[in-house]
Amino acid sequence: MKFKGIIFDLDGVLVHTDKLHYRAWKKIADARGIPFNEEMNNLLRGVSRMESLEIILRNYHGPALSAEEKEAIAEEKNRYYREELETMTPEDVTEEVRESLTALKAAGIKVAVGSSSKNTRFILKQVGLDKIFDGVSDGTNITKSKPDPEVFLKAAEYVSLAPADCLVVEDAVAGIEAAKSGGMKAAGIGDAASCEKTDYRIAALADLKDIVL
Ligand code: B16
Ligand code: MG
Repeated sequence: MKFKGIIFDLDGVLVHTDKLHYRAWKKIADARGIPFNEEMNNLLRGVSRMESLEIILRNYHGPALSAEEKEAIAEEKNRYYREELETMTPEDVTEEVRESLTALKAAGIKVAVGSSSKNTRFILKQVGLDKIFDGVSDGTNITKSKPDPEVFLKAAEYVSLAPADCLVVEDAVAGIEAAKSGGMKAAGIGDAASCEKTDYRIAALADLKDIVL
């Protein structure tokens, strides 16, 4: 076995909450006349909520906002996002994802989540993935978000594995960088598949068994 554990990013890898993040940020941007489109949304992949807001505000040219006002905007965005998350069901996880996780576990691989999202546990419950993971590291247990490796180092710790024994699966360049600076190998899917630091390019999670076993 090449790896003893796999750490999965959540948004963009296990589930497609990226569209829901986009719709919530779009409401915030439109209400304030800030230009925002799906291409700009890609810059927010794997980035924390407050850092995402700062990126969006680069195109805001109104009066300066206080820290409290920014907090309030981030909370408003999260309310819109949570309304969207309420509508998620187990059908929002593909059979391919569910079967891949089950097969990897059956082969003796530890599976963990490494996500910047503070909504991770709620999302996992909504889609019925809350029982399958051996460890969950998310936005609630870190002080620095991707590209800092903290979220993945904690995930490895939670499943009692050394970073070098773990493969990280990511859709964001910030996530690939986080994995590499944490001493882990990284598999890129979607946007991250073209990142030059990616060790393995995958089209689907079903490809992982050929890499890890
Ligand atoms: P929340 P990941 C990330 O999830 C998203 O890609 C990113 O767009 C979002 O801002 C971040 O979570 C924080 O999410 O507002 O729910 O705490 O890709 O690291 O699973
Ligand atoms: Mg992601």
